[in-house]
Amino acid sequence: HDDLKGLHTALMISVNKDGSLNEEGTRQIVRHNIDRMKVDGLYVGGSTGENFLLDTDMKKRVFEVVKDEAGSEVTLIGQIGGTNVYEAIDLAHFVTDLGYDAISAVTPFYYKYNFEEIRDYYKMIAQAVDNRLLIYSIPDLTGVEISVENFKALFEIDNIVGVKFTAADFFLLERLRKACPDELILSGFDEMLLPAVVNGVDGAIGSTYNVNGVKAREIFDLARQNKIDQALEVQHQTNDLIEAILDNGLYPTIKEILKLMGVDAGYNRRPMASASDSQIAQAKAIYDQYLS
Ligand code: NGF
Repeated sequence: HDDLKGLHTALMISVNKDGSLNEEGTRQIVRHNIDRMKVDGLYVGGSTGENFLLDTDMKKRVFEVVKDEAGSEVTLIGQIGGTNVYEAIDLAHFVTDLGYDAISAVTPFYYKYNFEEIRDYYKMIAQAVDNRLLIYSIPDLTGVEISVENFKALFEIDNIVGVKFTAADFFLLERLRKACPDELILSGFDEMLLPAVVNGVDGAIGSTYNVNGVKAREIFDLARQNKIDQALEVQHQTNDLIEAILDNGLYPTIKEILKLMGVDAGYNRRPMASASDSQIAQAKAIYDQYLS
């Protein structure tokens, strides 16, 4: 699964003020990530893509527009999971037919499920389509924690090839890497890219790669060459940027920075608020200080 390794942007989408998809802006975000951020792949329909705010038709249109723009230039992973497993299966077919290289499914959330229910959800999706599946684990947002033993049980399901691991739990990451040396582990927190690489992840998926993909690549490459001091220096610079972005509001700020880079990143879809005037001004200050 070498094509799934490396750095993938958790793709933003561009939204019009009325909440509809800004297709041209979304195409620009795709092009920007491929041509200027030079990432290996795009993770489409994730948290950064405001996926859980979209109806099914809009999700499908995002998947279509991204594939149409990206073609086969980079690896495409379609995040199809959510609270409705039947929709997830429908979307899994949809992106597989479009030619996405893999699918990913967030752990089912909102209701509290036992592990058998979670495993059934993954079995239903994995058995429905002929495509590779990455578990999307993000306990901070879903409240769903998965143990090493349970990860191992999920990896036994045919078609499941790994996990997008978005957690700050490095003990769990280290245990998982040791227990499952052959599964793909893609780390999710951009501010912890260096320690994740040191722990042996195969790649990473992140929101800030939309604007900071080049520096992330430096960290990734330096760390893999064992140049840890140099990698840490770039991680320090990167985390000054990420801290400033988080302080100003994560997704609206990334959108405003994209606009300063000439990309029509649009608004956020309600109920997520778009950047206020003061956030826009601060985004400009962040861009000037760290990215221009
Ligand atoms: O945005 C979040 C929420 N996490 C992303 C990423 O793990 C989510 C991470 O890049 C993702 O890949 C997706 O869109 O599905 C952070 O935004 C970043 O490290 C700043 O904290 O946790």
